[in-house]
Amino acid sequence: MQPEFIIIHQPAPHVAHIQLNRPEALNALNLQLMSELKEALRDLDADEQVRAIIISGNEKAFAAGADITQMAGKSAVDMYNIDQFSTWDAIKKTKKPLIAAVSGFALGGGCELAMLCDMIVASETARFGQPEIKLGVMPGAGGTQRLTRAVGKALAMEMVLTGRFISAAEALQAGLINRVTPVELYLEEAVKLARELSAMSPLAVKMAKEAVLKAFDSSLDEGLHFERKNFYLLFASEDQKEGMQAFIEKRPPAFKGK
Ligand code: DAK
Repeated sequence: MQPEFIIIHQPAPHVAHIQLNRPEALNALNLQLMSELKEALRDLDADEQVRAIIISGNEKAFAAGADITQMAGKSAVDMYNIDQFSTWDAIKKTKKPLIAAVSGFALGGGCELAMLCDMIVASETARFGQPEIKLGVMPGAGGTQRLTRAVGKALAMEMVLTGRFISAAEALQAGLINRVTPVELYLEEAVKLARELSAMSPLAVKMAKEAVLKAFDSSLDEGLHFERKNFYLLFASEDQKEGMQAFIEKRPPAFKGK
């Protein structure tokens, strides 16, 4: 079935781009949109032609959070039964690199979705925030954890407890995002970054991503052990032979993901 709230583009070979498309509600993440996003990511992750995935909204909003109208009347038991976390957990399992291309509002669940991606490219107009406190709740999809790890306690506390939005410039300075561009260039920049990643060995990229993410939920020793296992494993790949041989022969490598 055709998705209603997302559009899938292919801006370059090996690069897929999922655009969140509920502009009338600033791309508020309702259950259907999240489910379509989950399914698209599952399919693109399995597609051998795809090596990097961009998620964007539009110029005005990446996403202004979970859909408040859909959540407002829910009880704790409703929330438990809906089990939206299984959708977010599935998205988190995407093995290929995810780049968030953010312009305008990235708030609440929108900010959390951007942070769940591996890198964030933002336009100068981007605003990041966790305003859930103003609704009488708190972040529920990783905001207290990923934001704190990215920007540190002082700024995370301020954002989560006051709901203050930060600009792209402040987000860059705080280490939340990778790059800032003028608004007309943010998508182009995200595609450039995605193309750069897709020129590498897809296998090495996936294993390296997995190892970097391991740093967030393991001790240094466990993380190093994990890194070592993936490092050894890559020596079983054709891409390792190709990458090193190409260096020796002074030519560009042709990686196959095998
Ligand atoms: N939900 C539903 N509709 C929204 C929305 C949202 N989050 N944000 C904006 N809209 C709608 C507005 O209601 C309005 O609709 P109409 O009135 O035109 O029908 C339309 O988008 C345009 O918005 P505004 O008229 O308000 O536009 P402004 O430029 O004046 O203001 C704004 C933009 C972004 C400052 C404002 O719209 C705003 O404050 N929006 C709410 C931001 C917010 O509080 N976000 C956090 C939501 S709570 C979970 C996972 C995640 C979450 C929870 C659970 N699980 C896994 C269980 C996440 C929770 C959240 O994100």
